[in-house]
Amino acid sequence: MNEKTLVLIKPDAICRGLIGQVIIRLENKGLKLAAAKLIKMDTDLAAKHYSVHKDKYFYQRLIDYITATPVLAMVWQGEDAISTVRTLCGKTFGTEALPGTIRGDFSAGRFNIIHSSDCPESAEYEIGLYFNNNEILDYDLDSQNWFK
Ligand code: IDP
Ligand code: MG
Repeated sequence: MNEKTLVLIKPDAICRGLIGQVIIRLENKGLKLAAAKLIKMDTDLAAKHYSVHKDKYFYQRLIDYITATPVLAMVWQGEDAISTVRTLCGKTFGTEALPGTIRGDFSAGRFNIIHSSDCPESAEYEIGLYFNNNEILDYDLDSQNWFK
């Protein structure tokens, strides 16, 4: 199914100069960039984004991490985009993520480079936190017929 998913390039990746390294993985997989915005998250937005984790022991550290510097918020679109991007990300912790995944290749712990939505309901909620409908753009990716 053609889907949209919310991706954040997190502060560690921004500060390490890895924006291009992350984006190229998504482009190489045939996904299409539908929206992008460099933003400094405030604690309100961070709390909405991570509301499912509000009772976890690591919540405050997570909020401190995600609000430390700007993040690059993006919508990526394509066939099964939600699970495809999750697979490209790898497991949550860099220590457990396999080589070849974004986290496996660039993260060594809890600072883990990238966020992506984990299911259609999360994707819809998270996209709505960052983007208005008129900021999500449609166009033809000329390569798409070669990714079927
Ligand atoms: P995900 O990013 O792979 O979906 P989640 O379990 O949704 O992982 O956790 C959200 C984020 O919270 C993780 O990406 C990571 O940055 C952070 N995190 C998750 N679990 C822990 C933990 O046990 N200690 C510290 N940080 C954590
Ligand atoms: Mg998650």
